[in-house]
Amino acid sequence: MDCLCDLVQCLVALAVFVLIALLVLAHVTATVVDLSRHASEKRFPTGTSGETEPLPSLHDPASRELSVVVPAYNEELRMPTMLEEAMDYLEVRQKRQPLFTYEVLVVDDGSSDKTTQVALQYTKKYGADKVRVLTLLKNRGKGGAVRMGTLSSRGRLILMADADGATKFADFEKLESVLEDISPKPDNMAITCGSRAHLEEDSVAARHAFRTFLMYGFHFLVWFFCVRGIRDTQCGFKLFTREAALKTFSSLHVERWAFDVELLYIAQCFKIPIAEVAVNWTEIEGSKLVPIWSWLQMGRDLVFIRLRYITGAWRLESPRKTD
Ligand SMILES: Nc1nc2c(ncn2[C@@H]2O[C@H](COP(=O)(O)OP(=O)(O)O)[C@@H](O)[C@H]2O)c(=O)[nH]1
Ligand SMILES: [Mg+2]
Repeated sequence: MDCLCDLVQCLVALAVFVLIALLVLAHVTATVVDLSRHASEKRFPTGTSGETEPLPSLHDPASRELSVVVPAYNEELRMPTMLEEAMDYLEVRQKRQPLFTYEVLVVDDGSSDKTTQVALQYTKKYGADKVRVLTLLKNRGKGGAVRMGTLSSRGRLILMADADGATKFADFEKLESVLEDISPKPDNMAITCGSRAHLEEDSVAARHAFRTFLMYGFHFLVWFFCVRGIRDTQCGFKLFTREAALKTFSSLHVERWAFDVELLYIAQCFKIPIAEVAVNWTEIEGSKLVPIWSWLQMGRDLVFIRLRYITGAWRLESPRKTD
């Protein structure tokens, strides 16, 4: 019996030690948000001739109905299919509803291939009012790229959509109609997340047991540390009202894969309504998520998000204008 008590005491002491060590580590390694931009990152090309114009700010009033922010890192091959599908939908919708104005903002996240040049072909075809390309000089990670695009967008609604076109673009309408239902007036704060949760059973059947184990492990960490009540935090198809985007992206710290989780954590702290909407989703080859390494990075980021808010290393910020 004594022996058992000693063992329990040892385990408790070890757990407390690990928790304190993690808190200290999370606190001292906390990064600060860097919203500064190189001069060239404040402008977008108006065509292929080299002329540029300054990008607008999320702090300005909306002047388009929808902004589509496309983070793109070395996407010269996958992006054309996505952009064709998106532009077809958006153009048809605008013909049907002339008041539906839109822009697509491709954020080249420091690619080493021809992502920018490929995107600029669409600027040439549709004009710089409809397709803009923001080229980041250094790779920031998907979260950093989405944030830069969002901070420079004009839409009343802001959709983030992956460059691989994994989600059927027309499903935007489903997200849009739910968003209108859940956003209370006059705050207009709401987020709808595309969700692949309905596909989980099939994917479990098709996948290796180890990947399924990692998936459930990830879900548990998300639930335990950060976000409750949302089954798929990671789908790259999310719709924000302009107000909700300003409120959440102003506090965002994580620039890599776990940024969606921090965004939703922030939204839940601010009590912003969030809904999940099932979307049509196809696995597209060429994922940039490096197995094991990205998963480990994501797991660490997830745990650290909550710990950093607990220690006060990170705080919920009020929207502030940056250059
Ligand atoms: N891997 C990676 N993707 C990025 C980065 N920045 C932006 N992205 C974009 O994030 C989106 C999702 O990437 P993908 O490789 O399809 O990830 P997955 O769908 O989660 O497997 C794509 O549009 C990428 O181009 C980055 O630094 N690394
Ligand atoms: Mg993908």
